[in-house]
Amino acid sequence: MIGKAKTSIARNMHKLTLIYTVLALGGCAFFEKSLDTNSGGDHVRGKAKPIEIGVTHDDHVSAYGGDHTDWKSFSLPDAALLEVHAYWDNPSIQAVVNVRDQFGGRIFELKHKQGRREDHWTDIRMRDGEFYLEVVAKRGASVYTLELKQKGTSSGVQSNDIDAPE
Ligand SMILES: [Ca+2]
Repeated sequence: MIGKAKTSIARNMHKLTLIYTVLALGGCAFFEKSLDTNSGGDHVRGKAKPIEIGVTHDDHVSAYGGDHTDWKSFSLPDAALLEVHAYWDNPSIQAVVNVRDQFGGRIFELKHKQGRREDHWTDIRMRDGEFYLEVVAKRGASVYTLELKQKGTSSGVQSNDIDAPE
């Protein structure tokens, strides 16, 4: 009798563990989808990952996989013409890259041309300061590479135009 009772308790415990495991896994999947926690930790502006001008930066976005938005930060010491280059492993993704100011206000909306592996947005007129790039997947998913380039600085332009005495 006692032996049977023990076995039955053990069996029930096993069932309970299984149920909790399923609930826990299901719960995680739900929260990951709803809260962007697959983003790699940069799904909000306060956690933006810094990008250096001229250095490529790889990441991933997915419209439905809990990785809807990535935030990147960069700074420009001088006013400049900015270039944003994006390379997509999945060219059919629907995505935009928003250039935002230090308060999160949108300055430019750079739309990915669907079907193209590369987007090159050039001659983006920027003042100096701290800025953000917000990469948003609207449909689909892709690994991507971002590269920022800066064409000239206000001081660089001046030294070309003005012959400095000395
Ligand atoms: Ca990501």
